[in-house]
Amino acid sequence: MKKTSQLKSLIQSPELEFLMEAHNGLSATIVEEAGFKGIWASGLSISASLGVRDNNEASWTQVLGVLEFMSDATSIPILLDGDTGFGNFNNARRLVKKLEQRSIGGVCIEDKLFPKTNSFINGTAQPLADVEEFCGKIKAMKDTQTDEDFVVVARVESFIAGWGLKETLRRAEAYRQAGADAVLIHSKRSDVTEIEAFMKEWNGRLPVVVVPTKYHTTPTDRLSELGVSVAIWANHNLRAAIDSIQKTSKQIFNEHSISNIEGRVAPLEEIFRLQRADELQEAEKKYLPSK
Ligand code: SPV
Ligand code: MG
Repeated sequence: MKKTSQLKSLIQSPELEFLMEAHNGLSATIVEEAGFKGIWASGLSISASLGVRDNNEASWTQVLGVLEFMSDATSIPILLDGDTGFGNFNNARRLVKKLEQRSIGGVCIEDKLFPKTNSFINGTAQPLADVEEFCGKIKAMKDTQTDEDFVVVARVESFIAGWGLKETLRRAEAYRQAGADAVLIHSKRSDVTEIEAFMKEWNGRLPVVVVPTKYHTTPTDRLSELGVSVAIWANHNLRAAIDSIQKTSKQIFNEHSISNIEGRVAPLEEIFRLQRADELQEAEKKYLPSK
C-alpha cells in the first residue's frame, strides 16, 4: 500500500493508533523495527538534532532533506510536523507538492504565526493565526495534492494559547469545513480534562489526534474510550538519545578511556545491521566484476 494510503487508514481506523517520533534516517529505521505503523517527524526533534531551536531556524528545505533520508530508510508512513506551513498558503501548498514527491504520508500544520515557537515555551503568549487565513491555507493544500490519500492534519493551538473550549471547537469546525482530514488538539495541561471536554462536544466529526507529552499519566485506554484516533509520542527518541549521549560523553571524558563504555553502547555490528550493510555485500557480488 502507498504510504499516503497507509497513513490515511491509520488515521481513519476505529482503533486508537500511535505515531512515534523520529528525527533522522536511523531513528526512523528503529521506530519501524519496534513495530510502529507510522512515524511523527517532529519539528522539535529535527531542529534539536540539527543543533537549532524549534523556531523555524532550520529552513523548510533543510527539513525536507532530513525527511528524504527518513522516508528512504523506512516503509511505514511519515506524518510531517509542518509547523505553520513555512509561510502563507502559497508556501504551504508548495510544501505539499514537495512532500508528495518524497512519498511522505501527510503533513500537520498548526494555527500559529511564522516563525513559530514550541507550544511548551510561553504557550499563552503566542498569537494564533486568523481562522479565515488558516482555512485558506488548508484549502490550498488540499487542492494541491495529486494523491487523494495525502493527509492534511489541522492542529488547533487555542487550548495552548489559553482560549478555552469554545474557541477550540470553533477553530476545529472551521478547519473541518476547509477540508482537513483530521484535527490535532494540543494541550499542555498535566491532566486530560481539556481533551475530554473537546471530545464530548466534538462527537466524532473528524478523527482527532493528540500529543500526550504533558498528560502522560493518563492511561492510553482512557484516550481510546474518549474516541481519540491517534496518539503521538512526540519527542521520546530524541530525549533518549540526549540522555545516552550525555552520559557516554561524560564518562569517556572523565575516564580517558572507552573500555568501561564498550559493553553499554550498541556494538558496531548493530550499526552495520541497521544500515543494511549485508544488502550492499550481496549487491557487490552481483554487480561488481568477479576477480
Ligand atoms: C513536535 O514534536 O515538534 C510538536 C509537538 O510539535 S510539541 O512539541 O508538543 O509541540
Ligand atoms: Mg512541532
